[in-house]
Amino acid sequence: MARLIFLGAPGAGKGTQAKALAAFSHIPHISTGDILRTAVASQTPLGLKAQSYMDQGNLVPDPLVIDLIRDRLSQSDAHNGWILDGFPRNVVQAVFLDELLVDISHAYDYAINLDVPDDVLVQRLLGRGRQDDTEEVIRRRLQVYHDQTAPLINFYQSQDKFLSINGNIPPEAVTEELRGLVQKAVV
Ligand code: B4P
Repeated sequence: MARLIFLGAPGAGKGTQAKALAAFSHIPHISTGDILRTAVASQTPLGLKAQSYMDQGNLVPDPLVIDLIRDRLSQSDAHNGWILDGFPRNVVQAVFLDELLVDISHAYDYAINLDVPDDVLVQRLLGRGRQDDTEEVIRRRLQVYHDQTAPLINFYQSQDKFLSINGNIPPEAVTEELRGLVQKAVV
């Protein structure tokens, strides 16, 4: 069973690829962005706290997202594998995840970075048109990515299970490459 962490800038294709791999490998796709958007839409206490951060393109505070992930990974469908999409997004979250995985005696198999140039990311996100896909918010999300999330590349490189993949090719070609990796991890 695979345990994969997807890294990459907003619009790099984390959600697209995580969804495709989850369908193929029958392991849960855990997207913090999707969980937070559902919470916002349902106006839950978490959603009410998260909304203004998301609308501005900022990260939701770590304690909220960390609680969310702790709960989600403790659910029974996550015991034999998962694909994490959008978590961790900074070093505090990555250290938390490392500690959690030690506690539950599960190591991750790969941290996978999807590499896409900024100008391509902006065009993709403008084309998608989600509520937080306005040009101003996209620029802010990219800045947050470079300041807080990109340092995770060094963090995971130092752990020896890091892969960087060209995400600037058609989605099906990225999926094909990733399927090979997952098959290796599953064996
Ligand atoms: P996310 O939901 O994680 O959003 P994202 O990074 O913008 O999307 P992703 O990279 O998954 O792009 P996608 O595949 O959809 O986060 C949203 C917000 O939630 C954050 O700003 C933050 O506020 C909050 N949040 C989430 N996690 C958090 C955390 N851990 N801590 C704190 N806050 C958190 O692809 C985008 C577009 O590109 C699509 O239209 C797709 O069709 C297209 N595309 C994908 N791959 C392509 C390819 N290879 N070629 C051409 N187009 C492609």
